[in-house]
Amino acid sequence: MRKHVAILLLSLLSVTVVRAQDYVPAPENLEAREEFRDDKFGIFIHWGIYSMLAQGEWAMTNLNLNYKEYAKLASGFYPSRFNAEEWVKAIAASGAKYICFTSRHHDGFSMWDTDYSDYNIVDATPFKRDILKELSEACQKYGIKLHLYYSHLDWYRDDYYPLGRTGRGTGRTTHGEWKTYYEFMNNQITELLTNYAPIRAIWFDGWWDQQPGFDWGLPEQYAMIHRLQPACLIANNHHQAPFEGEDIQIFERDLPGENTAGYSGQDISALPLETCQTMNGMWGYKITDQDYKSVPDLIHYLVRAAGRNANLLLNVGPQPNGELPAAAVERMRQIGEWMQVYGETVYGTRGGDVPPRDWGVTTRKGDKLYVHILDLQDKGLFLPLSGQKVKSAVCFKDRRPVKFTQDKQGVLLEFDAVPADVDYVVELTLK
Ligand code: JFZ
Repeated sequence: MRKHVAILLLSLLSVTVVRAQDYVPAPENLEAREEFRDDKFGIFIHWGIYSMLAQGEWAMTNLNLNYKEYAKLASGFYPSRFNAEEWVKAIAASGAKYICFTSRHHDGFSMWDTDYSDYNIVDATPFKRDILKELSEACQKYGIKLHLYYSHLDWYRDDYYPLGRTGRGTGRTTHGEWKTYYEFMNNQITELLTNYAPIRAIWFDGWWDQQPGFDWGLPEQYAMIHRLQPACLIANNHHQAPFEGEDIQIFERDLPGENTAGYSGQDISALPLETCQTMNGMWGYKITDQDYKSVPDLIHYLVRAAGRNANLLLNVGPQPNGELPAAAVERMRQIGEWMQVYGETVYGTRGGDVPPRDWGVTTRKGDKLYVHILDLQDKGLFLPLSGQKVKSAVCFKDRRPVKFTQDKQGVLLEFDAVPADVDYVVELTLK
Protein backbone atom coordinates (compact mmCIF):
# COMPACT_ATOMS: atom_id res chain seq x y z
CA MET A 1 0.00 0.00 0.00
CA ARG A 2 2.71 2.34 1.04
CA LYS A 3 4.45 1.63 -2.23
CA HIS A 4 1.28 2.51 -4.12
CA VAL A 5 0.92 5.77 -2.26
CA ALA A 6 4.51 6.56 -3.02
CA ILE A 7 3.99 5.83 -6.71
CA LEU A 8 0.82 7.90 -6.69
CA LEU A 9 2.63 10.78 -5.03
CA LEU A 10 5.50 10.47 -7.45
CA SER A 11 3.23 10.52 -10.47
CA LEU A 12 1.33 13.50 -9.07
CA LEU A 13 4.64 15.20 -8.57
CA SER A 14 5.73 14.55 -12.12
CA VAL A 15 2.42 15.92 -13.35
CA THR A 16 3.00 19.11 -11.38
CA VAL A 17 6.56 19.31 -12.69
CA VAL A 18 5.28 19.10 -16.26
CA ARG A 19 2.53 21.59 -15.43
CA ALA A 20 5.06 23.98 -13.99
CA GLN A 21 6.68 24.16 -17.42
CA ASP A 22 3.41 25.04 -19.08
CA TYR A 23 3.78 28.42 -20.66
CA VAL A 24 1.76 31.21 -19.13
CA PRO A 25 2.10 34.32 -21.29
CA ALA A 26 2.79 37.50 -19.33
CA PRO A 27 0.10 40.21 -19.38
CA GLU A 28 2.31 42.36 -21.63
CA ASN A 29 2.65 39.40 -23.98
CA LEU A 30 -1.12 39.04 -24.21
CA GLU A 31 -1.33 42.75 -24.90
CA ALA A 32 1.31 42.47 -27.62
CA ARG A 33 -0.67 39.65 -29.21
CA GLU A 34 -3.78 41.83 -29.49
CA GLU A 35 -1.76 44.73 -30.82
CA PHE A 36 -0.21 42.39 -33.34
CA ARG A 37 -3.66 41.18 -34.41
CA ASP A 38 -4.83 44.76 -34.79
CA ASP A 39 -1.89 45.61 -37.06
CA LYS A 40 -2.97 43.18 -39.79
CA PHE A 41 -0.18 44.04 -42.22
CA GLY A 42 3.60 43.78 -42.08
CA ILE A 43 6.48 43.77 -44.54
CA PHE A 44 8.98 40.92 -44.58
CA ILE A 45 12.51 41.83 -45.62
CA HIS A 46 14.88 39.14 -46.82
CA TRP A 47 18.27 40.70 -47.16
CA GLY A 48 21.79 39.41 -46.87
CA ILE A 49 25.00 38.98 -48.84
CA TYR A 50 23.13 36.50 -51.04
CA SER A 51 21.47 39.50 -52.69
CA MET A 52 24.75 39.97 -54.60
CA LEU A 53 24.25 36.62 -56.33
CA ALA A 54 20.72 37.75 -57.15
CA GLN A 55 19.38 34.19 -57.13
CA GLY A 56 17.36 34.30 -53.93
CA GLU A 57 18.33 33.52 -50.33
CA TRP A 58 18.81 29.80 -50.98
CA ALA A 59 21.58 30.30 -53.58
CA MET A 60 24.29 28.84 -51.34
CA THR A 61 22.48 25.52 -51.16
CA ASN A 62 20.71 25.52 -54.49
CA LEU A 63 23.99 26.09 -56.34
CA ASN A 64 26.06 23.97 -53.89
CA LEU A 65 28.41 26.85 -53.22
CA ASN A 66 31.41 26.10 -51.06
CA TYR A 67 31.02 27.90 -47.74
CA LYS A 68 34.48 29.47 -47.85
CA GLU A 69 33.96 30.73 -51.39
CA TYR A 70 30.51 32.02 -50.49
CA ALA A 71 31.89 33.85 -47.47
CA LYS A 72 34.07 35.96 -49.79
CA LEU A 73 30.92 37.75 -50.87
CA ALA A 74 31.05 39.57 -47.55
CA SER A 75 34.26 41.43 -48.37
CA GLY A 76 32.56 42.81 -51.49
CA PHE A 77 29.25 43.74 -49.87
CA TYR A 78 28.84 47.50 -49.99
CA PRO A 79 25.16 48.47 -50.34
CA SER A 80 25.95 52.07 -51.17
CA ARG A 81 22.31 53.12 -51.45
CA PHE A 82 21.10 51.62 -48.20
CA ASN A 83 19.06 54.13 -46.27
CA ALA A 84 17.06 52.71 -43.40
CA GLU A 85 14.78 55.71 -43.21
CA GLU A 86 13.87 55.44 -46.89
CA TRP A 87 12.96 51.80 -46.37
CA VAL A 88 10.88 52.48 -43.32
CA LYS A 89 9.14 55.43 -44.98
CA ALA A 90 8.22 53.31 -48.01
CA ILE A 91 7.04 50.55 -45.71
CA ALA A 92 4.99 52.92 -43.56
CA ALA A 93 3.47 54.37 -46.74
CA SER A 94 2.19 50.89 -47.63
CA GLY A 95 0.07 50.89 -44.50
CA ALA A 96 2.18 48.15 -42.92
CA LYS A 97 2.60 48.46 -39.17
CA TYR A 98 5.65 46.28 -38.72
CA ILE A 99 8.74 44.90 -40.40
CA CYS A 100 10.17 41.43 -40.06
CA PHE A 101 13.85 41.61 -40.95
CA THR A 102 16.19 38.66 -41.59
CA SER A 103 18.78 39.18 -38.87
CA ARG A 104 20.51 35.96 -39.89
CA HIS A 105 19.33 33.63 -42.62
CA HIS A 106 20.35 30.05 -43.40
CA ASP A 107 23.67 31.20 -44.91
CA GLY A 108 24.74 32.08 -41.37
CA PHE A 109 25.65 35.70 -42.04
CA SER A 110 24.62 38.15 -39.30
CA MET A 111 23.20 41.49 -40.39
CA TRP A 112 24.13 43.19 -37.11
CA ASP A 113 27.24 43.90 -35.07
CA THR A 114 27.35 40.64 -33.17
CA ASP A 115 30.12 39.81 -30.71
CA TYR A 116 29.68 36.09 -31.24
CA SER A 117 30.93 35.77 -34.81
CA ASP A 118 33.03 37.94 -37.11
CA TYR A 119 30.91 36.79 -39.99
CA ASN A 120 28.74 39.87 -39.74
CA ILE A 121 27.90 43.09 -41.50
CA VAL A 122 30.26 45.27 -39.45
CA ASP A 123 33.32 43.04 -39.17
CA ALA A 124 33.25 41.20 -42.48
CA THR A 125 32.17 43.85 -44.99
CA PRO A 126 33.69 47.15 -46.16
CA PHE A 127 30.30 48.70 -45.43
CA LYS A 128 30.95 48.39 -41.68
CA ARG A 129 27.54 49.79 -40.76
CA ASP A 130 25.20 48.04 -38.39
CA ILE A 131 22.20 47.64 -40.66
CA LEU A 132 19.96 46.30 -37.95
CA LYS A 133 20.79 49.23 -35.66
CA GLU A 134 19.95 51.72 -38.38
CA LEU A 135 16.76 49.89 -39.16
CA SER A 136 15.66 49.66 -35.56
CA GLU A 137 16.27 53.37 -35.06
CA ALA A 138 14.29 54.24 -38.18
CA CYS A 139 11.48 51.96 -36.99
CA GLN A 140 11.35 53.75 -33.65
CA LYS A 141 11.29 57.09 -35.39
CA TYR A 142 8.36 56.20 -37.64
CA GLY A 143 6.41 54.08 -35.18
CA ILE A 144 6.93 50.81 -37.03
CA LYS A 145 7.36 47.69 -34.93
CA LEU A 146 10.34 45.46 -35.50
CA HIS A 147 10.25 41.68 -35.76
CA LEU A 148 13.36 39.61 -36.37
CA TYR A 149 13.66 36.53 -38.50
CA TYR A 150 16.30 34.22 -37.07
CA SER A 151 17.38 30.99 -38.75
CA HIS A 152 17.81 27.99 -36.51
CA LEU A 153 19.60 26.15 -39.27
CA ASP A 154 23.00 27.19 -40.55
CA TRP A 155 24.80 26.28 -43.77
CA TYR A 156 28.08 27.87 -42.72
CA ARG A 157 29.06 26.86 -39.21
CA ASP A 158 30.82 23.63 -38.37
CA ASP A 159 28.93 23.23 -35.14
CA TYR A 160 25.57 23.15 -36.84
CA TYR A 161 25.78 19.43 -36.48
CA PRO A 162 24.25 17.04 -37.31
CA LEU A 163 23.94 18.50 -40.78
CA GLY A 164 20.34 18.83 -41.84
CA ARG A 165 18.44 18.00 -44.99
CA THR A 166 19.73 21.12 -46.71
CA GLY A 167 23.13 22.73 -47.10
CA ARG A 168 24.96 19.46 -47.58
CA GLY A 169 26.79 20.67 -50.64
CA THR A 170 28.54 23.61 -48.96
CA GLY A 171 31.71 21.64 -48.26
CA ARG A 172 31.86 21.52 -44.49
CA THR A 173 33.86 18.44 -43.51
CA THR A 174 34.72 18.89 -39.85
CA HIS A 175 32.07 19.27 -37.29
CA GLY A 176 31.91 20.85 -33.92
CA GLU A 177 29.33 20.29 -31.29
CA TRP A 178 25.68 21.10 -31.25
CA LYS A 179 26.10 22.44 -27.73
CA THR A 180 28.36 25.30 -28.86
CA TYR A 181 25.99 26.10 -31.71
CA TYR A 182 23.04 26.18 -29.34
CA GLU A 183 24.91 28.51 -27.00
CA PHE A 184 25.93 30.65 -29.94
CA MET A 185 22.29 31.05 -30.93
CA ASN A 186 21.18 31.91 -27.43
CA ASN A 187 23.99 34.44 -27.10
CA GLN A 188 23.00 36.07 -30.36
CA ILE A 189 19.32 36.14 -29.46
CA THR A 190 20.17 37.68 -26.10
CA GLU A 191 22.18 40.31 -27.92
CA LEU A 192 19.30 41.06 -30.27
CA LEU A 193 16.83 41.38 -27.44
CA THR A 194 19.17 43.52 -25.39
CA ASN A 195 20.81 45.90 -27.85
CA TYR A 196 18.02 46.36 -30.36
CA ALA A 197 15.00 46.42 -28.07
CA PRO A 198 12.10 46.42 -28.23
CA ILE A 199 11.76 43.46 -30.55
CA ARG A 200 8.09 42.69 -30.94
CA ALA A 201 8.61 39.22 -32.32
CA ILE A 202 11.23 36.62 -33.10
CA TRP A 203 10.41 34.62 -36.21
CA PHE A 204 12.29 31.32 -36.21
CA ASP A 205 12.87 29.17 -39.24
CA GLY A 206 14.72 25.95 -40.02
CA TRP A 207 13.16 23.44 -37.64
CA TRP A 208 12.14 21.35 -40.66
CA ASP A 209 15.83 20.87 -41.58
CA GLN A 210 16.44 18.15 -38.98
CA GLN A 211 15.00 14.67 -38.59
CA PRO A 212 11.68 14.44 -36.76
CA GLY A 213 12.32 14.10 -33.04
CA PHE A 214 15.51 16.16 -33.11
CA ASP A 215 15.87 18.12 -29.88
CA TRP A 216 16.30 21.80 -30.73
CA GLY A 217 16.12 22.86 -27.09
CA LEU A 218 13.21 25.13 -27.85
CA PRO A 219 11.53 25.26 -24.42
CA GLU A 220 14.68 26.70 -22.80
CA GLN A 221 15.27 29.07 -25.68
CA TYR A 222 11.70 30.29 -25.63
CA ALA A 223 11.80 30.72 -21.85
CA MET A 224 15.00 32.76 -22.21
CA ILE A 225 13.33 35.06 -24.74
CA HIS A 226 10.30 35.59 -22.54
CA ARG A 227 12.54 36.24 -19.57
CA LEU A 228 14.45 38.92 -21.49
CA GLN A 229 11.36 40.48 -23.08
CA PRO A 230 8.10 39.06 -21.76
CA ALA A 231 6.15 40.86 -24.47
CA CYS A 232 8.27 39.45 -27.29
CA LEU A 233 6.11 37.22 -29.47
CA ILE A 234 7.63 33.94 -30.59
CA ALA A 235 6.80 32.44 -33.96
CA ASN A 236 8.33 29.40 -35.61
CA ASN A 237 7.98 28.49 -39.27
CA HIS A 238 7.98 24.76 -38.54
CA HIS A 239 4.82 24.15 -40.55
CA GLN A 240 3.29 22.35 -37.54
CA ALA A 241 0.57 23.27 -35.10
CA PRO A 242 2.12 25.68 -32.54
CA PHE A 243 4.49 24.34 -29.91
CA GLU A 244 4.38 25.21 -26.22
CA GLY A 245 5.79 28.67 -25.64
CA GLU A 246 4.90 30.14 -29.04
CA ASP A 247 2.73 33.22 -29.31
CA ILE A 248 1.92 33.40 -33.01
CA GLN A 249 1.05 30.73 -35.53
CA ILE A 250 2.53 31.26 -38.96
CA PHE A 251 1.66 29.97 -42.39
CA GLU A 252 4.04 30.05 -45.32
CA ARG A 253 2.74 31.00 -48.76
CA ASP A 254 -0.85 30.08 -47.89
CA LEU A 255 -3.77 31.53 -46.01
CA PRO A 256 -4.79 29.61 -42.89
CA GLY A 257 -6.92 26.69 -44.00
CA GLU A 258 -5.42 26.57 -47.48
CA ASN A 259 -2.48 24.49 -48.60
CA THR A 260 -1.49 25.18 -52.18
CA ALA A 261 2.25 25.37 -51.48
CA GLY A 262 2.40 22.24 -49.34
CA TYR A 263 3.60 23.84 -46.07
CA SER A 264 0.24 24.48 -44.44
CA GLY A 265 -1.83 21.41 -43.63
CA GLN A 266 -1.61 22.08 -39.90
CA ASP A 267 -4.59 22.83 -37.67
CA ILE A 268 -5.42 26.44 -37.00
CA SER A 269 -4.86 27.36 -33.36
CA ALA A 270 -6.36 30.09 -31.21
CA LEU A 271 -3.09 32.06 -31.33
CA PRO A 272 -2.71 35.17 -33.48
CA LEU A 273 -2.19 34.08 -37.08
CA GLU A 274 0.16 35.32 -39.75
CA THR A 275 0.59 34.33 -43.38
CA CYS A 276 3.80 35.22 -45.17
CA GLN A 277 3.82 35.61 -48.91
CA THR A 278 6.19 36.81 -51.62
CA MET A 279 5.46 39.80 -53.83
CA ASN A 280 7.07 38.07 -56.80
CA GLY A 281 8.11 34.41 -56.49
CA MET A 282 11.21 34.63 -54.30
CA TRP A 283 12.06 35.92 -50.82
CA GLY A 284 15.60 37.11 -51.39
CA TYR A 285 16.41 39.31 -54.39
CA LYS A 286 16.30 37.38 -57.65
CA ILE A 287 17.28 39.37 -60.68
CA THR A 288 15.32 37.29 -63.18
CA ASP A 289 12.09 37.26 -61.20
CA GLN A 290 9.97 40.17 -62.37
CA ASP A 291 6.80 38.15 -61.95
CA TYR A 292 5.23 40.50 -59.43
CA LYS A 293 1.69 40.01 -58.22
CA SER A 294 -0.68 42.79 -59.23
CA VAL A 295 -1.85 45.40 -56.73
CA PRO A 296 -5.46 44.13 -56.79
CA ASP A 297 -4.19 40.60 -56.14
CA LEU A 298 -2.07 41.79 -53.23
CA ILE A 299 -4.98 43.75 -51.75
CA HIS A 300 -7.18 40.69 -52.14
CA TYR A 301 -4.60 38.58 -50.33
CA LEU A 302 -4.41 41.05 -47.46
CA VAL A 303 -8.18 41.23 -47.18
CA ARG A 304 -8.64 37.48 -47.46
CA ALA A 305 -6.08 37.06 -44.68
CA ALA A 306 -7.95 39.56 -42.48
CA GLY A 307 -11.19 37.67 -43.14
CA ARG A 308 -9.44 34.56 -41.85
CA ASN A 309 -8.37 36.43 -38.76
CA ALA A 310 -4.77 36.50 -39.98
CA ASN A 311 -2.12 39.11 -40.66
CA LEU A 312 -0.31 39.32 -43.96
CA LEU A 313 3.48 39.52 -43.88
CA LEU A 314 4.31 40.55 -47.43
CA ASN A 315 7.88 40.09 -48.58
CA VAL A 316 10.31 42.41 -50.31
CA GLY A 317 13.85 41.36 -51.28
CA PRO A 318 16.17 44.39 -51.37
CA GLN A 319 18.81 44.71 -54.08
CA PRO A 320 22.54 44.35 -53.37
CA ASN A 321 22.89 48.14 -53.66
CA GLY A 322 20.63 48.53 -50.65
CA GLU A 323 17.53 49.76 -52.45
CA LEU A 324 14.14 48.14 -52.38
CA PRO A 325 13.18 47.12 -55.93
CA ALA A 326 11.15 49.88 -57.60
CA ALA A 327 8.43 47.38 -58.55
CA ALA A 328 7.97 46.55 -54.87
CA VAL A 329 8.00 50.19 -53.76
CA GLU A 330 5.36 51.06 -56.35
CA ARG A 331 3.12 48.23 -55.18
CA MET A 332 3.57 49.24 -51.56
CA ARG A 333 2.62 52.80 -52.45
CA GLN A 334 -0.59 51.67 -54.14
CA ILE A 335 -1.54 49.30 -51.34
CA GLY A 336 -0.99 52.23 -48.99
CA GLU A 337 -3.33 54.44 -51.01
CA TRP A 338 -5.97 51.78 -50.73
CA MET A 339 -5.35 51.39 -46.99
CA GLN A 340 -5.75 55.15 -46.55
CA VAL A 341 -9.36 54.74 -47.63
CA TYR A 342 -10.18 51.23 -46.47
CA GLY A 343 -7.86 50.74 -43.49
CA GLU A 344 -10.75 51.17 -41.09
CA THR A 345 -12.28 47.94 -42.47
CA VAL A 346 -9.03 46.02 -41.93
CA TYR A 347 -6.97 47.38 -38.98
CA GLY A 348 -8.21 46.32 -35.58
CA THR A 349 -10.73 43.91 -37.03
CA ARG A 350 -11.12 40.20 -36.47
CA GLY A 351 -12.42 37.57 -38.86
CA GLY A 352 -16.10 38.37 -39.43
CA ASP A 353 -19.29 36.45 -38.74
CA VAL A 354 -19.59 35.01 -42.24
CA PRO A 355 -16.79 32.53 -42.96
CA PRO A 356 -14.54 33.17 -45.99
CA ARG A 357 -16.17 32.51 -49.36
CA ASP A 358 -15.06 32.64 -52.98
CA TRP A 359 -16.73 36.02 -53.39
CA GLY A 360 -14.79 37.48 -50.46
CA VAL A 361 -14.67 37.72 -46.70
CA THR A 362 -16.10 39.59 -43.74
CA THR A 363 -14.26 41.44 -40.99
CA ARG A 364 -15.70 42.58 -37.70
CA LYS A 365 -15.05 45.47 -35.33
CA GLY A 366 -17.53 46.25 -32.57
CA ASP A 367 -21.02 46.50 -34.08
CA LYS A 368 -19.65 46.86 -37.62
CA LEU A 369 -19.48 43.95 -39.98
CA TYR A 370 -17.53 44.75 -43.14
CA VAL A 371 -18.47 42.69 -46.15
CA HIS A 372 -15.52 42.65 -48.55
CA ILE A 373 -16.78 41.74 -51.99
CA LEU A 374 -13.75 40.79 -54.06
CA ASP A 375 -15.16 38.66 -56.81
CA LEU A 376 -18.92 38.55 -57.34
CA GLN A 377 -20.67 38.06 -60.68
CA ASP A 378 -24.09 38.86 -59.28
CA LYS A 379 -26.23 41.80 -58.24
CA GLY A 380 -27.29 40.04 -55.07
CA LEU A 381 -25.43 38.53 -52.16
CA PHE A 382 -26.91 36.41 -49.41
CA LEU A 383 -25.17 36.42 -46.03
CA PRO A 384 -26.07 33.65 -43.60
CA LEU A 385 -26.35 35.87 -40.55
CA SER A 386 -29.00 34.04 -38.62
CA GLY A 387 -29.50 35.42 -35.14
CA GLN A 388 -28.00 38.80 -36.09
CA LYS A 389 -30.05 41.91 -36.74
CA VAL A 390 -28.79 44.38 -39.29
CA LYS A 391 -29.64 48.00 -38.52
CA SER A 392 -28.18 49.58 -41.62
CA ALA A 393 -26.13 48.79 -44.70
CA VAL A 394 -24.04 51.31 -46.60
CA CYS A 395 -21.39 51.21 -49.27
CA PHE A 396 -18.26 51.97 -47.22
CA LYS A 397 -16.68 54.19 -49.86
CA ASP A 398 -19.47 56.70 -50.47
CA ARG A 399 -21.84 56.00 -47.55
CA ARG A 400 -24.72 55.36 -49.94
CA PRO A 401 -27.33 52.99 -48.56
CA VAL A 402 -27.28 49.42 -49.84
CA LYS A 403 -30.66 47.74 -50.27
CA PHE A 404 -31.15 44.78 -48.00
CA THR A 405 -33.84 42.42 -46.79
CA GLN A 406 -33.57 40.22 -43.78
CA ASP A 407 -35.17 37.06 -42.45
CA LYS A 408 -34.32 34.32 -39.96
CA GLN A 409 -31.77 32.76 -42.30
CA GLY A 410 -29.84 35.91 -42.93
CA VAL A 411 -29.47 39.05 -44.98
CA LEU A 412 -29.82 39.57 -48.70
CA LEU A 413 -27.90 42.51 -50.14
CA GLU A 414 -29.07 43.90 -53.48
CA PHE A 415 -26.98 46.10 -55.71
CA ASP A 416 -27.93 48.27 -58.66
CA ALA A 417 -24.96 46.88 -60.57
CA VAL A 418 -22.51 44.00 -60.12
CA PRO A 419 -19.89 45.26 -57.61
CA ALA A 420 -16.77 46.00 -59.60
CA ASP A 421 -14.34 47.67 -57.18
CA VAL A 422 -11.09 45.94 -56.22
CA ASP A 423 -12.84 45.45 -52.92
CA TYR A 424 -16.44 46.60 -52.74
CA VAL A 425 -16.99 47.02 -49.02
CA VAL A 426 -20.46 47.04 -47.52
CA GLU A 427 -20.58 48.27 -43.97
CA LEU A 428 -23.30 46.62 -41.93
CA THR A 429 -24.22 48.01 -38.56
CA LEU A 430 -25.50 45.25 -36.33
CA LYS A 431 -27.95 45.62 -33.48
C1 JFZ B 1 11.58 29.30 -45.31
C2 JFZ B 1 12.99 29.65 -45.72
O1 JFZ B 1 13.70 28.52 -46.06
C3 JFZ B 1 12.94 30.63 -46.87
O2 JFZ B 1 14.23 30.98 -47.27
C4 JFZ B 1 12.19 31.88 -46.44
O3 JFZ B 1 12.90 32.52 -45.39
C5 JFZ B 1 10.81 31.48 -45.99
C6 JFZ B 1 10.03 32.62 -45.42
O4 JFZ B 1 10.87 30.47 -45.00
O5 JFZ B 1 10.91 28.62 -46.33
C7 JFZ B 1 10.93 27.27 -46.43
C8 JFZ B 1 10.84 26.49 -45.34
C9 JFZ B 1 10.87 25.11 -45.50
C10 JFZ B 1 10.98 24.58 -46.75
C11 JFZ B 1 11.04 25.38 -47.85
C12 JFZ B 1 11.02 26.74 -47.68
N1 JFZ B 1 11.00 23.19 -46.92
O6 JFZ B 1 10.80 22.46 -45.94
O7 JFZ B 1 11.22 22.70 -48.04
